[in-house]
Amino acid sequence: MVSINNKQFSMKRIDIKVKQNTTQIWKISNKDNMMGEIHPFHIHGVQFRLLSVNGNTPASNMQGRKDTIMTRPGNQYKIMIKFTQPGFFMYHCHNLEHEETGMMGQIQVVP
Ligand SMILES: [Cu+2]
Repeated sequence: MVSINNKQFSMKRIDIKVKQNTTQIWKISNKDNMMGEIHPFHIHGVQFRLLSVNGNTPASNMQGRKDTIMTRPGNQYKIMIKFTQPGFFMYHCHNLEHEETGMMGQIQVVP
């Protein structure tokens, strides 16, 4: 069973609430050590920067704006995001089987 922060997706739950135009630093860890799967982590409505991979500066081809990063098992990624539009946005694994079985969450950006 796949999840994000040990939760399966629910339309009735806001997982993360952020204030519009604040800069967010998120840590994203792929803890899938059992299946050893890569999870392409995607956020709707924004582009973000990858700050580090396991505490190290990312390769130059990974330093541009992203809307998805490939997360490898055992790795931790630090990203910087700024939500400039208010509303509701999704984040999810872009592996179709995973997103359809609950590897997804909702963000509310409040003015
Ligand atoms: Cu996945």
